[in-house]
Amino acid sequence: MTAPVVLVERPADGVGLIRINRPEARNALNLEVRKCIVQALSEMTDDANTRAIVLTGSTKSFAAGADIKEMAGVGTIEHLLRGTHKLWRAISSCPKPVIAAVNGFALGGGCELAMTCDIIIAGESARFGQPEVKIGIIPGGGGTQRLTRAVGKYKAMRYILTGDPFTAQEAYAMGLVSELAPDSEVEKRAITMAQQLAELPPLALLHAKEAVQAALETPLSAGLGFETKAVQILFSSQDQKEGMAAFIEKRKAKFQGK
Ligand code: CO8
Repeated sequence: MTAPVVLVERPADGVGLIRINRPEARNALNLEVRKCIVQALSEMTDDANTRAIVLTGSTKSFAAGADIKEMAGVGTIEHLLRGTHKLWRAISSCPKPVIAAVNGFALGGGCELAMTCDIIIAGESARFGQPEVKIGIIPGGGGTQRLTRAVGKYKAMRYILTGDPFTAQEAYAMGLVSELAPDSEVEKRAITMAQQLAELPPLALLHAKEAVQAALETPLSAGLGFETKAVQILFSSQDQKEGMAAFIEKRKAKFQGK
């Protein structure tokens, strides 16, 4: 029996972990892996007991990109029919906080997958890159857009046009990585941060995530308008009453997600 290409784990209360598991292909993202990630995210989205998600690979490779062997002979129409763009969208539209725990290679679609997450924690020897031009294509999972928004035009051009990889330290300095950790600590750190998120009010996190995403997609005045509405809505939540009461009464708040 072959091992599942994606493993789902529950490392802590309120935390779901999705692990890409194709070691023989450096965790290359074939269609099956992508569908399994979408499925796992969808189940975790529907599960009220999952409040934060960690997406990771192995110590050697987060993901070495789309599966080149699977797509080498494919034509335009088959690409269209496969609908991989819809899978990317499903991954990036997960409403719960998703932390990428990156060790080893995060190349091509692997770098793009990390960029669909909300927070990226990278091991000190992780290697990022968008090497697609070297195989005759360009990033197709959002890399030209998300990398540019994350690091600005000139760094994005430097790496997308040359296909050169970059280190975790360079990624951190550019603003692509949220936090660096020793390689052996990456997963643990991501789980600890996910636990921290799992104890916070889920509706506040949902609105915070949407508001930050709006910052990337709207003019400032529209984004500020979105933020104002979102904070006003939160004043109708039980968690807002509980959070503020707990502060005043000097006790720990217990958030219900209501
Ligand atoms: N796809 C398929 N197989 C892969 C991939 C991949 N992306 N990466 C590695 N593998 C396989 C290798 O073929 C090899 O298999 P085998 O043992 O059968 O020969 C095995 O994994 C181990 O690989 P290496 O021997 O090369 O391992 P190394 O540790 O020496 O090197 C690297 C690891 C640096 C990750 C190297 O394998 C590599 O450069 N991989 C390719 C990286 C790459 O170019 N990624 C971008 C792919 S394109 C993409 O992601 C964007 C697609 C957008 C599609 C849009 C559709 C609409």
